Amino acid sequence: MSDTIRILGAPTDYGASRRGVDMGPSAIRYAGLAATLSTLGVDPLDAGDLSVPPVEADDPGRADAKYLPAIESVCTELADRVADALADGDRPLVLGGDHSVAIGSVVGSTRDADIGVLWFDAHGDLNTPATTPSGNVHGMALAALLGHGEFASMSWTGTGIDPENVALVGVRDLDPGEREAIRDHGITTFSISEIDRRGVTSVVEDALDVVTGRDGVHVSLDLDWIDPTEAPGVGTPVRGGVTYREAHAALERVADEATVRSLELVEVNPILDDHNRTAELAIELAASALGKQIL
Ligand code: EXY
Ligand code: MN
Ligand code: MN
Ligand code: MN
Repeated sequence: MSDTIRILGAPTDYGASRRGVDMGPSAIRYAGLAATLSTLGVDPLDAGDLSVPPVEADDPGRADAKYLPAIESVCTELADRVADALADGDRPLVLGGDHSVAIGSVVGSTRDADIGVLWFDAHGDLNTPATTPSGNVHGMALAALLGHGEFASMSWTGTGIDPENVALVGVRDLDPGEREAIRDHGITTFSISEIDRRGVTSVVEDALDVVTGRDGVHVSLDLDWIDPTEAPGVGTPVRGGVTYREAHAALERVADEATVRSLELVEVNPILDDHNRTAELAIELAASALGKQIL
């Protein structure tokens, strides 16, 4: 794999029922993504944004999976763009956009490989249309990738990802249907309480045991994993997240122990942000995940 990081913007908030995370890619670029990546000695290749029609031009359609056709078209294109980057030897860095973009990123990353998925999030993203309390597909992204419920019959979400190779880290806001999915499908899940008890480094090392050992790891970083006092600019903030240093410590362990095959930064919402600091944090954390050293 070359040292080229191919930046792919996915400016969509179809999955978050229009709350402003479609401006995430611009906010992250504006915060200096390319300059930061250059300091790591990797050359950033910005491939621009997917073309996403404005949400207002569309109607939500079914209430239990809003904007699903539009999300399918975004994710299908994104999967191809991610797979193309990997085929060219570049490492894809996807800029969300709401977390439904992960359905494209992971499908693309696992197309010709056997990968693990490390999912940092306050939420489980394990609802299906049958269990969702909101109809927002960003709360179903991981369930879609694992083929739960109705997603089993949707070819565009199919990955062949084995639940054994998935780890959820930092959850603190799960719906009943998600708890059931975790139990029924045996998904390795480390809650924020486990981080409180054991410390983030020990938890992340266990999560890495689950996801490494194949053709690399897809890291899906939902910025709402971090406490809203550090990351206020997210689509669905939940109090009681990890601290600034815990987030860096986690991703430094990832860089030390895993081959990061693909990475995505999602749910950055500049409207709710405070002087773009969430986008700045997203960039810093990407640098840690890509091996930035302090010494
Ligand atoms: N569990 C809630 C739902 O399904 O509507 C909230 C989901 C928020 C999802 C964000 C992206 O992580
Ligand atoms: Mn999420
Ligand atoms: Mn595969
Ligand atoms: Mn989340």
